[in-house]
Amino acid sequence: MTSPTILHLSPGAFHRAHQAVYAEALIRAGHPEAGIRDICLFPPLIGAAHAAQGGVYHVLLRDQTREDLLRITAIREVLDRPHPDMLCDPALRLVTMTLTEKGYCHVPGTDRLDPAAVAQDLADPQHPRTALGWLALALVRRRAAGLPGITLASCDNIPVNGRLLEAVLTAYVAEAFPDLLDWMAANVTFPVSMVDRIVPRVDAAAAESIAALAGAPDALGVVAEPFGQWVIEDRFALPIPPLDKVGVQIVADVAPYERMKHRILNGAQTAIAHLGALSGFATSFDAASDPVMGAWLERFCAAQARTLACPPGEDLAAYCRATMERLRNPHIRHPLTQIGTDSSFKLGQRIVEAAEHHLEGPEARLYALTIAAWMRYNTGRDAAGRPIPVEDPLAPVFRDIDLAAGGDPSALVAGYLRLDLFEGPLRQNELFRRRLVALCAALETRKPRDIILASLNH
Ligand code: CS2
Repeated sequence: MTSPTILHLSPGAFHRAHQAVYAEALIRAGHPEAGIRDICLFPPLIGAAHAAQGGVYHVLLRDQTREDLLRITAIREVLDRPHPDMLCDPALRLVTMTLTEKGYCHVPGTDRLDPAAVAQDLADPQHPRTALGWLALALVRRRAAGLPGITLASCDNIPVNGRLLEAVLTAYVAEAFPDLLDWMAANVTFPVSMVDRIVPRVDAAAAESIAALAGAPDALGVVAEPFGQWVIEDRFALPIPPLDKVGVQIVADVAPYERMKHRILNGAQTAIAHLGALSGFATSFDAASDPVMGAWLERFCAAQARTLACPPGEDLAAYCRATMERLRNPHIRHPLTQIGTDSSFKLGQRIVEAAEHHLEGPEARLYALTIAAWMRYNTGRDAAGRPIPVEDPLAPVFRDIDLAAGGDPSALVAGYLRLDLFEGPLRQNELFRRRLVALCAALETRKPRDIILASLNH
């Protein structure tokens, strides 16, 4: 079999339903070199399951009109442990990765390396534990092997992900392997990429659907929506397999695509994650299909679109319509509390930046409600008093703010507005602050549905 040219670090369900599906399409289009070698850096380790299934798994793409079971063999092998020589295969052309936000070892909201997160690796760079430590060591070995540079492409849903990876890896290498810095700057590239496909956590119902269609249980099977997008910056150290032949958009500037996705699709998801969970909805489908919440969400998406420059080849109104359809896909039961996880990382690019365009305008109420709902969600109970799991690195900070406020909405809002996340015009705007206070108070005493209706009628 042709050697894989793509190496992926930290394969999760999203990778199996996104990058691997594009690679599969390319292989089927006559490019067997588009195979992938996966390397698990952290649990879950999927090597044994992959081998036991003969290297095959399934992706079930479903929506209102389609049900396609894809048989994926593009992941040629899975290694459960990284190796210092993992980049020394001369066939490699492209390294992709899905490390999640925490995997970049940065100070949240910045491109700065968090020294505490890499302290152990810096103390012993030959035996790393973090993705950065492994990449740095593997680049040292690649250079020593006399191989050319390589492309390291982050595929995490983080703004300007390639620049973040470049910044933190460079900062790490400057400490751990200063001799590598010049070679890395001249030979390694870090394209920015925007990746999109809604891939909820695989639950028992999803596993059963796949088993029924595939005829056997599939430990690596994933259910996802048919919609998919991958936009990647044209910044490659070596020629890569022609992913553009299977719909990957290779562009000079990913920023407008990324903003469109973060604000419209992800912004809508995050808005209903908090507002919907407070209202007692379980999934984004339940919330977006509700007539009141759905109407509110359509208006919110339109407001988000007005903060954007339209990316080449896109149509923002059509993108908003497609977003609503995607969220109303009855086969994709995306738990709101899954979307609400780590919201302190997500709120900036999804909500706050756009809110700054609307502080004085007619849609300010939509934004104030979205942000107030997040503050209220962080108290860990919904409007009916049922518990909501708050999974966020700032959860202890939220608890302190809540305790210090002692039930006073004005103090609660003041506590939240001091977070770095609100650095900028929003924090300075007195009218917006007053709206937040009024909505935080209202969310304590009135039904979220009535507040949503009232915000629509203004
Ligand atoms: C979701 C995303 O959990 C979340 O934060 O908003 O995972 C979203 O489903 C993807 O970005 C879609 O591409």
